[in-house]
Amino acid sequence: MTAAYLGLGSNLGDRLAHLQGAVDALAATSGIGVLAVSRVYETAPVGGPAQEDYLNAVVAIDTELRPRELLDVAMAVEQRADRVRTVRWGPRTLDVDVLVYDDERVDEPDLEIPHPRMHDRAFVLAPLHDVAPDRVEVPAAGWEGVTVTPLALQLP
Ligand code: GSY
Repeated sequence: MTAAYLGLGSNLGDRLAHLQGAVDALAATSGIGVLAVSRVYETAPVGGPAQEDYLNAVVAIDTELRPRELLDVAMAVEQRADRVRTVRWGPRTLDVDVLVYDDERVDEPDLEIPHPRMHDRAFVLAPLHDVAPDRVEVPAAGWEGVTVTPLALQLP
């Protein structure tokens, strides 16, 4: 079994229901066990067009799935929430990002793990800190070996 962390975000429709639906769908997926769910944070949108505030959370899982299988599950969970991909970085019912997969690195056009922008996204770091305060490294060059804790403490 492998520990992994998934980021959830929603800023369209019933945001909390979308996050809860994602947790429930992940828990019901064969090969995934949900270990912990962070608090839910209401966050200002980062990037993209003007849009409503998000709710964000992070889910810690134990999984038998490989990273690409996990990506497939993440996309299927988004589809359950009627996710429509029209505007890049635009509003969405549900976003499910694979943030971290044990200590593995994946560098493919459609799948980068650890998530390449997680280290400077407060909406990822704050909930990640809830479920993994000590052990997760961030991926940016120069940040190797740094845990999430000091990064989260720098947040406004
Ligand atoms: O990357 C996830 C989608 N997303 C978010 C988000 O989840 N939260 C906030 N606060 N801003 C965002 N911008 C994008 S794109």
